Amino acid sequence: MWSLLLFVIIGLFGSEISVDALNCTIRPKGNPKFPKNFKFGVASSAFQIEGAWNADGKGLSVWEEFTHKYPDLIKDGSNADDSVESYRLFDSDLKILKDLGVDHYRFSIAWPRIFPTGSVHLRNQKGIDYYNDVIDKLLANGIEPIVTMFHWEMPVELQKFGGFSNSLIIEQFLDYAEELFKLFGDRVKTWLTINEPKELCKAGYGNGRSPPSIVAPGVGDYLCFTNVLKAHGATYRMYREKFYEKQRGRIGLPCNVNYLYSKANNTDEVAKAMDFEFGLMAHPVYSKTGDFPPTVLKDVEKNSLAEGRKRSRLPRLGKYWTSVIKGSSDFLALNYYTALQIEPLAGQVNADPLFDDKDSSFVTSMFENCPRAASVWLYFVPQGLEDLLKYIRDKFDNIEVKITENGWSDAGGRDDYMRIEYHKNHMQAILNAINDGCNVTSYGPWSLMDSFEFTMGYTEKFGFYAVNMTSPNKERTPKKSAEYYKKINYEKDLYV
Ligand code: PNW
Repeated sequence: MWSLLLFVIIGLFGSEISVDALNCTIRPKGNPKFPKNFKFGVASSAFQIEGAWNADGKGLSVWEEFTHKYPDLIKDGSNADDSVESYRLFDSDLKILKDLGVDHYRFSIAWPRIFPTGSVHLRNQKGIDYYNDVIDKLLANGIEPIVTMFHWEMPVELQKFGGFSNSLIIEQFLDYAEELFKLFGDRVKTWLTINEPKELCKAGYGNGRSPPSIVAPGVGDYLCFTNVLKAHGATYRMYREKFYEKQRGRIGLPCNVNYLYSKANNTDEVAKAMDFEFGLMAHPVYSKTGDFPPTVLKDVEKNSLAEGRKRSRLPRLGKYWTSVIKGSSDFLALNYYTALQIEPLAGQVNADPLFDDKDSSFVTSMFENCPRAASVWLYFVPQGLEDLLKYIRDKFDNIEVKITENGWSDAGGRDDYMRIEYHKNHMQAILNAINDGCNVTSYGPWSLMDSFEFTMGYTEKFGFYAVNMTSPNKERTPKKSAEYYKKINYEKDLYV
């Protein structure tokens, strides 16, 4: 408690000197100003904010099915049926977006809201009208829409066929994406395809903690990765072929990455562990050679054969798909929250049958010397972002990076000084990286307002704005962090 207080006080009155004292905050290096064309925004996702779960002809996603069937698996037994009602109250969202002064707003489209069964032959005009309205109003107010096509809302009808464990999803997704380009591509110029392949595939198809609740670590997750990458790559090629000339938009794959530090300070360990943590998503898309990282392919094959299997649990993408997927992004969309420490698994027996990182042969631990958020997995380690950006600079030819998520959870309240510290330190990390030659062009933290946090229900708050959940119009009110972030948006300078 005292260290937290001390941390906040030091942070508020002089972050320059606090760095080494606590070893968690970050030391400013170089030019304190963001480049002129650097953009600031904020992010959300459809399921988490829209509510109106069955209004106006909307179909169901696996998340509605899951929260209805298993309320006991949601921390507070809640669901997102109404949530903060952005479907009904988008004008209130627009008001706070304007108030915040952001350059862009990242939101997602709920697939079953516009195609209730997932298949594009049945469309729901009212859902389409809603997103048209959102896009038009954002643009009319000078806010650029950044649109995520899929933030985990697999239509139930498509999950019946296996969702991302069936390669049929590739053409279903391609059809869906093509309709999105036709419907909204005249105005949307920045697209994100499939949110966080690692979280989607590990939680949904590996350890089974999220829908579709498939428990198949080391098999289902790899199958999912493969289909996600193919759907993403095919979408990119289709856009380039059919839409780019007219629409001139850009496409990225949003990857969630924890930066990893070796307890033994061993750079080979970091290189290998990062291949599992990040390379599984990024190497096929952003490397010069494509396909999964060679280390990962080799280790998974070795383990698979040792288990007596006939072939690897992680097949190569092969020549055709490697060429489709390689280079299939115009920028790297990065979701960064925290860093972890690693040490070799060697000699340790992992008793947990759901342990899903057995192929990587490392165990991870948290930076427990640093402050923790309300989320058990989220520690305050901004240095990890600077180091991750440098890793990307060196590994992936200094590709342009857009930070599409970064955020801090607490239990609620307006005086959210730790959230201010978190964002301030992470923006400093980005500045340090830019001063060191990294090509970062935007920052879009999580999240505009408190919303439904999946299995954590409404117990963890990430918002710049609080929402009055008991009032009929669910008023949004700024927290201290909103006032802080607003200043940054207007001044584009960390030291105002
Ligand atoms: C993100 N982890 O996912 C999601 O994209 C958001 O929708 C979500 O609200 C946000 O995190 C906050 O939870 C993550 O365990 C899920 O490291 C899990 C992790 C990181 C990000």
